Parts: sequence; C-alpha cells; structure tokens
Amino acid sequence: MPNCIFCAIVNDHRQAKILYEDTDYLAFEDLHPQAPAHFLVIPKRHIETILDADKETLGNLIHIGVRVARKMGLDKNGFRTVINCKRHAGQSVDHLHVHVMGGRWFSWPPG
Ligand code: DGP
Repeated sequence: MPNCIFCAIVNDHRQAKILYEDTDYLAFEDLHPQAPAHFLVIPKRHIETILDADKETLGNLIHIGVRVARKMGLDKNGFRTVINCKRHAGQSVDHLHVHVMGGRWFSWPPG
C-alpha cells in the first residue's frame, strides 16, 4: 500500500530492526518504545485493522508474538500484548500490528 510505513518496512528491512520473519509475517522493534522491550508483529499483506483480519491471521500474529517474547526472555516476568483498533484506541498506523511490551510493570486499567 503506497504511503504505508509498515509496507515500506516489509519492502525494505533496513528501515527497522527485524526480530522475526517468515513468508507472511514480520516482527520488528517499535521506533518509539514504551517499555524496555517493545516490538510489533505485522502481516506482510496490508490489512488495515483487526476488524479486517481472519481467524488464521490473528492466531498467527499472537503466536509469533509469544514466540519472540519467549525468545527475548519476557516469559519469566510476563508481558503485555495490545492491538489498537481505529482512532479511539489510538491506532496511528493503519496496518494491523500487535504490540508486545515487557521489561517493566504495567498498570490496569489502561488510560
Ligand atoms: P499504534 O499507535 O497502535 O498505531 O502504534 C504504532 C506504532 O508504530 C507506534 O508505537 C510507533 C510505531 N512506529 C511508527 N512508525 C514507525 C517506523 O517507521 N518504524 C518502526 N519500527 N515503528 C514505527
């Protein structure tokens, strides 16, 4: 998708620190980390929001997030996964992504 920053990363890996890749998915470090560990998992295909994703894609995104989190040692103390959907939730990049954050305490409820 033209003008999509995550599609640009899919096409040019130099634009992000890649943590995981397969034929359909990519995980990379967030540019503005909100925790000591903060990465994103995306489908390579441009899908705008969680509302547009099928069951298999959603399962794979979460599964990859857990695998990478485990590899980073975040399974010891835990981590948070977040999917922002549209403006009220704070989605700023309209290419579906799962946030995985760890390495500190997180409060609840979220603001
Ligand atoms: P959200 O607000 O849920 O749409 O999160 C978008 C995230 O994407 C935000 O945490 C910052 C991150 N981000 C935005 N632009 C870039 C970029 O060019 N590279 C990387 N690695 N992350 C980006």
